[in-house]
Amino acid sequence: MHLSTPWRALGRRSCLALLAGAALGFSAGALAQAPSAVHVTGAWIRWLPAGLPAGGYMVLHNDSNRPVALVAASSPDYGQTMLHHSEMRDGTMHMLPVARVEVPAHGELQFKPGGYHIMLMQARHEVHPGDQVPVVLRFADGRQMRVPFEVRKPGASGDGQGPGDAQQHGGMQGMPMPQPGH
Ligand SMILES: [Cu+2]
Repeated sequence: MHLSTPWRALGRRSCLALLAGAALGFSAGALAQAPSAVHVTGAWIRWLPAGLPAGGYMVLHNDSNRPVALVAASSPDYGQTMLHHSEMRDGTMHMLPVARVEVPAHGELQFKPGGYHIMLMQARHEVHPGDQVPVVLRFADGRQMRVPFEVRKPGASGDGQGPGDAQQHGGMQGMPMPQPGH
């Protein structure tokens, strides 16, 4: 019975290999809708009255070895959604559409008031503070990720000191814009 020990050892290894394979298969299936190793924290929407365009904010975390790029966002609750970046130029804030937002390998990228934001326009129904709005993030590799965004009033915790992106948006479009109250 001198073979018994090596055989048992091999048996255990095979078993482990099978388990590892099963685990990998499960992960691939679970992540079919999302880029691997990307997750989102602090997702919220700054609510404004009267159906004004609202800014969506979040932190994108990339735990992988490669950069990932967000190329689009959409929401069933809004007719139009764009990726925007606010920039100060000659003392004035401007909002510019961006085609892609790259998150470095093992890095994170903040969407925050006065910087990157998801511009949510043409609400399909009334949206209220306290609501959860689903936003679908689409990445350069084609994968998608559905993230719940919490709707909050301006000035709620998590609101930055940056200027209102919707206000800038109105300015960019050259439309008269009521002053959103804080
Ligand atoms: Cu904007």
